[in-house]
Amino acid sequence: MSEKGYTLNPLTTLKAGKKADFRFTVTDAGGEPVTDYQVQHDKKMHFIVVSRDLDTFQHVHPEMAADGVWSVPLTLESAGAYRAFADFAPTGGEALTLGADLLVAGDHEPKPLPEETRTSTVDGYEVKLDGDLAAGSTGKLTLTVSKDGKPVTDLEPYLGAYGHLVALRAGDLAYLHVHPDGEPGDGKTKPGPEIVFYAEAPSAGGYRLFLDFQHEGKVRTADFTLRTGPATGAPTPDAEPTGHGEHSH
Ligand SMILES: [Cu+2]
Repeated sequence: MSEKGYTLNPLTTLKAGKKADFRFTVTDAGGEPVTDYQVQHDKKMHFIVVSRDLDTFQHVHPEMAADGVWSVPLTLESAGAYRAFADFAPTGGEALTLGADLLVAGDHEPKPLPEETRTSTVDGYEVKLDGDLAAGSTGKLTLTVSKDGKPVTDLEPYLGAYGHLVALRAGDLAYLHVHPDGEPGDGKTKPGPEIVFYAEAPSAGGYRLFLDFQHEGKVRTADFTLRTGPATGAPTPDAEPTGHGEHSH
């Protein structure tokens, strides 16, 4: 909720299933709302809301009023606990992600973490995840998008990239920073079907991954579950791929 003197302050309590303007501020060490932000991926504020059981995910872009109050229309469909993440960089400072719990009153049945899932289907698109998250080292993740069995080769740039990946650790919702490999217009990054990311897992465990991608004018989200093995602290003896990334069709 607080880091480097900056604090995320939710100002709105939401009711289950009711759309409302969710408002919040980021305050500085002096308690004043921050009003100057750097643009990252086309936006000054990236706001992510997940249910505590990592079943639901929303990535939205609030608008800021002159007094530093951010607001965004938000609906949390069911009662329960949620975590909000504000991903931003204050002008003159480094990028930060602050998190806060949002509680929605009512009965709630938490879902268990899904089994490892490497294929996600959304709106007729199939997205396949190859590669692994590794504890303590950077792993390459390749997401391949297809529609009706055909590779999608005309993904559209969304916020300066062909895909945005958010990874969260089950158990405490640690937020992983994931960096795309290349960007639209750099002369080498193709608009699909593959989107490549590099990510490091802070520990062994279960992770949920959410990929936002845009095609035919609409942004969709594909979701995955990965489990990482324990950190070995040493390279594995055989340098050959162990088959983690291979899948039969
Ligand atoms: Cu964003």
